[in-house]
Amino acid sequence: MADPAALLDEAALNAKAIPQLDLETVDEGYAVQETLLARRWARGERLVGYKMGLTSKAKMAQVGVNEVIFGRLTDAMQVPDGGSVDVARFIHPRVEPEVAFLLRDGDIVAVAAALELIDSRYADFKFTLPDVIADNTSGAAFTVGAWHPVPVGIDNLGVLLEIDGKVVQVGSTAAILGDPRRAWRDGVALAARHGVEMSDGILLAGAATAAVPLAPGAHVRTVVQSLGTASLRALP
Ligand code: 0L1
Ligand code: MG
Repeated sequence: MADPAALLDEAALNAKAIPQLDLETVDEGYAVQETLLARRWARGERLVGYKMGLTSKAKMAQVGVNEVIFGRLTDAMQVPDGGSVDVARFIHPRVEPEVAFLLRDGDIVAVAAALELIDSRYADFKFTLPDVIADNTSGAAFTVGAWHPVPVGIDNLGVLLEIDGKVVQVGSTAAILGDPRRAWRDGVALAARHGVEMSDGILLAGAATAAVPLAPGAHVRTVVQSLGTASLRALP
């Protein structure tokens, strides 16, 4: 088989889906993810943080697994809060509301509402667990709202996802493993098992609702109780 990291990288660069790779193990998935990211570091992208995936029971059931996964965030993936993103760069983008943590020296120092754009490089958004890990856990772009000191309880905050001013999803931060801080703890342990120190930068803890397709021209906003908002616009 051709180099799986090269296939995934080119699929993303050309916005052209590829068939599933059918990698066999989770370890193999993380090894391909590492090689994929190495290609991006070589092009000048910088690591700005991490993301957790499959942190809700609904998403685990969708993929038929019972474990969380992690990926990396690069500077090229970040869209300023209220900024625009060219969705023609993606294959079949979806957007989901998230909670973001700011990590310093292994501690959470701030929290924010966030949006994640996911875009599987596999045809029809269909993949196995090792394949989606290799694909940087479907990460495509993200926006983080204003940082806030961490409130006492963040385990059951209301979350809205709006498209063009209309609420399209309603959820709770409880959907993120019962408490987004659990996603952080599980993520740190998981990353350590794969030789990655998840101690500094942004951490997207996971989605609070299902992801929805993102169409050109759409204005997307999430509102997270006590944490404020994050928004972006998809270019027409
Ligand atoms: O951020 C996520 O939870 C995405 C993980 C990969 C599964 C998917 O693409 O929905
Ligand atoms: Mg996500």
